[in-house]
Amino acid sequence: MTSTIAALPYDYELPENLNQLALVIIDMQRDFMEPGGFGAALGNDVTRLQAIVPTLKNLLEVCRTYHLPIFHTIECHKPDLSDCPSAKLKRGRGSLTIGDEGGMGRILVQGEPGNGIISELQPLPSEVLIPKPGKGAFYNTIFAAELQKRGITHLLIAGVTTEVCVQTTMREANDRGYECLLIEDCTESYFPAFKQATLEMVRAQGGIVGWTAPAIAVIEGLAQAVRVAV
Ligand code: C5J
Repeated sequence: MTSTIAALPYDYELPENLNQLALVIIDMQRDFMEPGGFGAALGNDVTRLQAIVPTLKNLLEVCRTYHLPIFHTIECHKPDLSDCPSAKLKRGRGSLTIGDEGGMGRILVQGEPGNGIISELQPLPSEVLIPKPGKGAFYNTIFAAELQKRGITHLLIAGVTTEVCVQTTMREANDRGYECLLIEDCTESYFPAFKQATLEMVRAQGGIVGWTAPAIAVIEGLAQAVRVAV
């Protein structure tokens, strides 16, 4: 029997083998979540993003209980910025730009304090960390190989920011054949209207990019799938 998650635009079918389903948490790093990082340097109210942390932490713990594969991405660059596309360096310029010294070390540079994942969502050693130089998790990373190695076909996607790195990753994954569900209350944007537009556009036209559902529906669907499996 197939288990489903109550989602939009219609129910999301879970794979029979839950090992084929991964949770992907995008860029829950201090650079975007706390004052002194890249998000704040661009003039954004970073406190808006804090609202999703308890819900995402709970979902992460549920996924750990079911031993789902878990991936965490961080947007970052080498200290010499040699992996930073020139257009990215030129644009996205606020009071500080990529590589500048900010309140949490150098902006978006791997290994700096601001580049670390927030304390509530620290990855376990068994989980996969994907450093990524672009907005999407597939560009110039080990993500595709790590998914293929594990036979993953379905992705539950969470993190920040909804219309930038989250949406780019979901579109990249959709083009590669993954069945993607964006978790509505586990993603956030500095711009409420952009989040809403993203949710609507990914599930429009019969789920042209994928599905959306709240965390509670994901948790209920997973519980049903686990009951069916025993
Ligand atoms: C941005 C991201 N917004 N993680 N990065 O520049 O969405």
